[in-house]
Amino acid sequence: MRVIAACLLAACSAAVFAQAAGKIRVEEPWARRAAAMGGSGAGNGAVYVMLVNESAEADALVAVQSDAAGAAEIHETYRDMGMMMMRPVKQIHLPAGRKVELKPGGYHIMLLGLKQDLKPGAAVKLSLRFEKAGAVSAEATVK
Ligand SMILES: [Cu+2]
Repeated sequence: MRVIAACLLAACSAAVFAQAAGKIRVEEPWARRAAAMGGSGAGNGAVYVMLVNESAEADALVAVQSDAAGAAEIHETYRDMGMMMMRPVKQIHLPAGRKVELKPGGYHIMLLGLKQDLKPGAAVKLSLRFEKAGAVSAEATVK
C-alpha cells in the first residue's frame, strides 16, 4: 500500500498524465433492442454512451465494431414531417475537454443484424474507433 501511494505521488504521476493525454473516456455504455421495423428476423439494437474527451485536442468517433451484430453504424435521429427518423453519419465530433452523450432521440450506435439476443443484463462488446485516440473497447449492458 505504501509503495503504491509513493508511486502515485511521485514518479508515476507523470506517466499517468501522459497516458491520459489524447484519451477518450467511454462512460456507462448501455444497449437495448430497437423497436421492430418490419418482420426481418435478426433484429437491430442501439447502444447509448457518454463520450468524454479528456484531451486538449478535438477528436471524433469514426467507426464502431461489435461481434454481436452483422454491422455497427453511427446514427443520428432527426424529425421529418413529424416522424422520428434516423440516418448514418460519418462521425461524431468531440470537442476538446467536452462530453457528448449518445442517447435516445439523438446520436446512437446502431447494431444491424443482431447475432446475439439482447436480454436485459447481458453484455455487448464493442470497439469504438476514434480519429486520434484510436480503438477503445467497451462493454454495454443491455437494459
Ligand atoms: Cu439507428
